[in-house]
Amino acid sequence: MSSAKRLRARMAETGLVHVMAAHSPFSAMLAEEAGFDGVWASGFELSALYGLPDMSLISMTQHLDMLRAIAGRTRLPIVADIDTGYGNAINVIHAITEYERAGASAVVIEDKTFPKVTSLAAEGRQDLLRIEEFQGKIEAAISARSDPDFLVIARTEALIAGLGEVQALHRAHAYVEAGADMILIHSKSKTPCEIESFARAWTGTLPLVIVPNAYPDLDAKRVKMLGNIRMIIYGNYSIRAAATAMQETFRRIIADGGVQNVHKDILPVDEIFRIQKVEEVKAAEARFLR
Ligand code: SPV
Ligand code: MG
Repeated sequence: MSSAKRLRARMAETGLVHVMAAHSPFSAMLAEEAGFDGVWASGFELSALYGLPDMSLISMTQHLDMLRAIAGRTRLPIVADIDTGYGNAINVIHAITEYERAGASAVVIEDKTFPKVTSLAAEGRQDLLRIEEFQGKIEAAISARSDPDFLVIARTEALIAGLGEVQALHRAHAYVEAGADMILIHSKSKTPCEIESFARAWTGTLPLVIVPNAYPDLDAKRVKMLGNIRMIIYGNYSIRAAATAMQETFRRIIADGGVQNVHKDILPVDEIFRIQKVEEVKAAEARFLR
C-alpha cells in the first residue's frame, strides 16, 4: 500500500489525523515515536533551520533534499508544504512530479503570489493569486500526480490576507471545483473563533485541514465537534520546541561556565544512539565485517 493510501486510510479510520512539523529526519523520527500519523515538511521550519525567514528563500531543491532524507528514515506519510508551487502551473507540474518521487504522500499548495511572505508575520504582505489562476495550478497538480491516492491540498490564505470569511468560502468552493482533495484554511487570529466560524459555515463536500499555530486553544476535542476537519498540522512546534531547549541549555552552559549542570537535564548520548538505530548497524557489523 502506498504511503498516500495509508494516510487516506488512517483519516477514514480515525476521522482526524495529527501531523507534526519536521525539519529533519531526526525530528520526523521523534514524531513517529511519539505517535503522530504523519509529518509536515514545513517551509517555515526548514527556512528557520537555515536561519532564514520563510519568504520563498530556500529553493525547491533544498526542500526536496530534506524531504527525501526524511522519507528515508520514517515510515510516516509526509505532507509537503510546497508554498505557492514555485511559480505558475507549469512549475507546479514539475514540483508534483519531483515531490511524489521524493516520497511525499500529499502536498499543500497555497493561493499566494510568489515570492510568498510567511503567514503569521504581523503586517506581512499577503497578495493572493486570481482565483482562476490558482484553479489552473490545482488542476495542473492533479493532472501531474501518478498515484491517484496522492493528496493535493488547496490552501487559502484569504483570512490571513484579511479578506474575510465570505471571500475565504468563495475561494475554497472554487478550489473544490478545480478538483482539490482537501481544503486547508489558515488563520492568524489569536483565538479559534475565526476557524470555528469558517468550519461551521463550510458546506463544501471536501474535508478541511487546519494549522493551529496562532490559536493554540483549538484542541482535538473541539476540532472533532466541528465535524468536518480531518487533519491538524502542528505547523511550527518542532522547531520551536528544539529552539526552546537549545536556548535554555546554551544559556545555562555560559552562565555555569561549563556543562557540569546541564548534562543531566538533556538526553544522554545512549538515547541518541537508540534513535539513530545504532543497534542495527552493530548487528550488520557483526554479520558482515570480516
Ligand atoms: C509552515 O509550517 O511552513 C506553514 C504554517 O506553512 S505557517 O508557518 O503557520 O504558515
Ligand atoms: Mg509554509
